[in-house]
Amino acid sequence: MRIENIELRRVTLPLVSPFRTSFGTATERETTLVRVSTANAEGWAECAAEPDPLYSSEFLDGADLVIRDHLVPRLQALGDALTAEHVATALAPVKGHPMSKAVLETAVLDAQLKETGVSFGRYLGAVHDTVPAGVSVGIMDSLDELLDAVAGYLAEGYLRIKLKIEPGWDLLPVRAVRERFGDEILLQVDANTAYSLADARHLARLDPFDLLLMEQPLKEDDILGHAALARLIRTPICLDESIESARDAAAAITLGACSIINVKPARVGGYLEARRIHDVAAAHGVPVWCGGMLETGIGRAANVALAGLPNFVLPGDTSASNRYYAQDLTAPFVLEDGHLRVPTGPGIGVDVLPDVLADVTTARTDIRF
Ligand code: OSB
Ligand code: MG
Repeated sequence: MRIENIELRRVTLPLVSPFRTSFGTATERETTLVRVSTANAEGWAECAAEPDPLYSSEFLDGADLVIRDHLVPRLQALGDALTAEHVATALAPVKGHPMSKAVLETAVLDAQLKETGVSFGRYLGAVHDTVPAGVSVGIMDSLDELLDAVAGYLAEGYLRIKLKIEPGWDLLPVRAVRERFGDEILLQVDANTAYSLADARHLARLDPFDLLLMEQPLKEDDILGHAALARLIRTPICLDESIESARDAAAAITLGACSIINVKPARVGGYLEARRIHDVAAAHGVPVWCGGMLETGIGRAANVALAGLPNFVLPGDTSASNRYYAQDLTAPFVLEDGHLRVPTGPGIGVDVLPDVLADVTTARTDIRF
């Protein structure tokens, strides 16, 4: 495939409500969109890095620099030999920076699939037309505010609730949600690394609430700590931040550090590695689900396609557009009976709305090939 131009475009979209996690509060989503132009197609993707390096070490200004000065030149060096399947190998000499690599691989893959008329779902091996949607509910100022938010999401049809937790906001919100909405709802928690192994006895107090899983309680590099914690609590442990590759997934599973994996393509360098994690987990009988990074319709379309693979057996953080944005960058993803539809058009299968794009753009750089 011959790339003619790569555009990097910074956009900022207001969130419909603030989103608070154990590592910070977001009131807007800022991202860099990558547009890959060939003679016949345009591929789009969005960078998952956030403005500050708080979820992982990557951050948006750093990602822009790495993409421009270290990654794109390696794609340029490939010339016409470039395909999406070659991108990861070409970028491998650059250590780390999976989100920066993922956005490039995804935009190249989108352009390639549009040139050949194949959808992401078909390319990746999706076996479902629709995928069940969960919702990630941030830390709130009060239990009343939390219960109102959860009530609203359940009324909309979300099939699973994930509560963000941190020390001081864990037992009470979980108990309040169980008391108000009952034992039937699918409920899980996400700590984003906010605890240590010394908290094991405290975290075991969540056991009676029959949570589906506890996501990333300990530091990202603490695989043995998670394995130890798994022996001290009954709630299944799911890893997010710790898993950056299929090799990480195999090690974590083998060491007993997790029995479920949150797959975020951005965190692992792209959709091809995400699919390998799906496959490794399936081979071990470990279920996976699709995580999110507050994506616009561009990233959401590809995530929903991935979530259609057979071992994505738990509802994902693949919520409808209106959970995040009053106006999305694409036609909105809407909840239909608790599910989102997997796009079937070529590539990511959604179009970027030009007027909205112009409205939210704050900067633009073109790299000619
Ligand atoms: O840990 O899963 C996470 C959002 C930003 C960064 C990290 C996480 C999240 C979410 C929201 O939980 C997922 C979503 O709805 O996109
Ligand atoms: Mg998480």
